[in-house]
Amino acid sequence: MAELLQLLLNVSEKAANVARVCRREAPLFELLVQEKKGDDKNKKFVQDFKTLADVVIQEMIRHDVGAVFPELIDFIQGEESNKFENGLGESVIVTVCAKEQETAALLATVLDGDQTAAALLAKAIHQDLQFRDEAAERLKPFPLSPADVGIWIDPIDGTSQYIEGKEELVPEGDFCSFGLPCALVLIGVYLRATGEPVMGVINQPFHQRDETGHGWKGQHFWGVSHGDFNACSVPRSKRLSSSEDGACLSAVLSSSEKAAVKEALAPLCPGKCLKYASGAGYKILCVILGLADVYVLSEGSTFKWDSCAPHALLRALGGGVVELGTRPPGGNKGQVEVQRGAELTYHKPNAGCRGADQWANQGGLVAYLDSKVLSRVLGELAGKI
Ligand code: 2IP
Ligand code: CA
Ligand code: CA
Repeated sequence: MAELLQLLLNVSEKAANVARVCRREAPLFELLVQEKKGDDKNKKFVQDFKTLADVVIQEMIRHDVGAVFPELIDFIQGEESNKFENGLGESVIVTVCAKEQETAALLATVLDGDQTAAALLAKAIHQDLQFRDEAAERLKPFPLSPADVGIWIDPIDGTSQYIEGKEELVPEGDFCSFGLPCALVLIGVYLRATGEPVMGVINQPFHQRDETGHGWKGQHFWGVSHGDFNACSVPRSKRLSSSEDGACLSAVLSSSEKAAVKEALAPLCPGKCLKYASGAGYKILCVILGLADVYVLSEGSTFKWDSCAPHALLRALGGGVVELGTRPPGGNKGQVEVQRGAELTYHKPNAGCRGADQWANQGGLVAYLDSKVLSRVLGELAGKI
């Protein structure tokens, strides 16, 4: 399975390249945005966009992984539907073809005949990249069969940040509350039998400006957690913890989080210890990197593809992501919809739901690195939300 990790790292870097190419070529980028419709709509946003970049990246990952592990192909799922509508109202199924020219021809039909844009995209998709990660290469073999796992892809998490393309000036490695660094490629692997997350790759295509100041450099992270086998690319020294009783904690929240949650956390996280950032994946990454002790979300606005990859990294580091368990609308206090404190799983759709809602983390979540911190946070929230 070390081979699957290598492959996911490679394809995540190709995905990051596609994301960068799409932003670099302005006319291409403008062609890419299209409004979501119907059941796939993420209720959270009045205007949610899916981009051709998202669809193309997801299909590229599916194609590259399926080519090496055909037994996995039917178990690779993602946020996006590969049905795309072009400017003429025609519906086109976006796939990656065997040859670059064929993919370019197919993409041209989505891009209203724009051959230049289609060729640029096809080149990035068919790039023969040999991405090296020495720590991943040194990993000793671990017993996990491709036939036992499934994959969740969020081709671009933080789409609105990706589309807006804002930049916040912060020192390298610091917490970013919005902008391009919050946009991530997330590829998570889970066990089909139990739904446990076992492997994750996170690629941040827009980590920092390159030497020219015009382009971007990315960075990536990975983790594996299966049985007694745990390995993660994040160095131990990078992580802080405030597990002692009484120590202040830092929590990262969505800017749209409920006032009740902010108020409940305020005694644990005084002043600037309560912070806000865009992107569900980015907020979990903040916990992985020790930029926050916890990420608390009280709504069902994230999905399996948002949490699977970073959840695997947290598990590799001894942490996790649990259900917060919120009350159904109009329900009594204490009447929980899902079990508070249970680790999220990734293999079963939510009963009675359609479209994206089947895969929502319905009861909200808490991402943590240290179980003592988790207990303090759940204790503080008990009876208040
Ligand atoms: C979104 C994205 C948003 C997040 C939302 C996710 O995924 O990560 O930023 O909201 O929950 O579903 P917030 O930033 O308020 O946490 P996508 O960008 O893939 O639609
Ligand atoms: Ca997402
Ligand atoms: Ca997305």
